[in-house]
Amino acid sequence: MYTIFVTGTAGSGKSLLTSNLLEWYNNNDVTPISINLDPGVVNLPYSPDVDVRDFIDIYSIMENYNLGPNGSLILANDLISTKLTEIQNQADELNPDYIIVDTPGQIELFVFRSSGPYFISNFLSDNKVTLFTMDGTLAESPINYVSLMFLSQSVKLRLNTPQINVLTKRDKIIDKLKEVFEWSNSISSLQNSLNEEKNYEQSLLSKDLIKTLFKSGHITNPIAISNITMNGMINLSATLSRLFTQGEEGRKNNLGM
Ligand SMILES: Nc1nc2c(ncn2[C@@H]2O[C@H](COP(=O)(O)OP(=O)(O)O)[C@@H](O)[C@H]2O)c(=O)[nH]1
Ligand SMILES: [Mg+2]
Repeated sequence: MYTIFVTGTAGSGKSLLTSNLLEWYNNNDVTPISINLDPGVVNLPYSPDVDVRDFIDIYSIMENYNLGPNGSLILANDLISTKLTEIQNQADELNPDYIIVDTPGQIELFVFRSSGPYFISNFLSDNKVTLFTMDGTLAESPINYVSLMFLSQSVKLRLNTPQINVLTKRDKIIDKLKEVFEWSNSISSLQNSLNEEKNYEQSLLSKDLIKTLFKSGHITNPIAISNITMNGMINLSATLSRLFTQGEEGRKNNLGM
């Protein structure tokens, strides 16, 4: 059983990607299930097999604790880890090959508080991977691109799982795609684009920051996908398979099998 945690900023395409991955695996003769971990979501583009909203009700929290919508959302997110056993049991009962976990809309409430990292590290699965979805329409300037790459590394620091960067909405940035890939492939290309930015201080800071990322090999080509045309899904599923299989071989080697 492999688990894919779909993370990313609000509106970056996590839920739609969850829905597409479910369809993708269903069409490829394996059994996927979905878990919705967002207690505050109203509409989803798929029907979750396991749903945190069955255990945490945002409206009862508002009433019981006399909280407004924001406070209630924070508390609801903090409570996710307390429902780990129930969610794990429901998922295990379905005996899936793949579990795709759609995480809460507001990344800071999940990844940057204790509940999310606790849930991910204690969820039992043969292998786990995090997808970090980067909204392609936000990656259009080199400074934004650098800030997204830093956010991705920040998520990796918090979650401590293998991670794949996924650039969503490629259908909206077709003209820009080549340049974005050049930024990931060569520091000089990114530096050249940063040199052309009007704001000198931001440009300088970005150039200082990317030196660290490139030096440690942490800027890699994101996988560009469109959740609308499905372009890029083959690449994403191949990368996921590779990562899961490598993990398995690594484990076997460790166990001396
Ligand atoms: N054009 C385009 N729109 C997308 C894509 N992925 C998501 N969207 C749209 O972006 C909005 C937010 O998507 P959603 O999956 O709810 O984001 P979430 O908040 O990260 O779960 C929705 O209106 C989606 O239809 C994509 O690849 N291309
Ligand atoms: Mg969502």
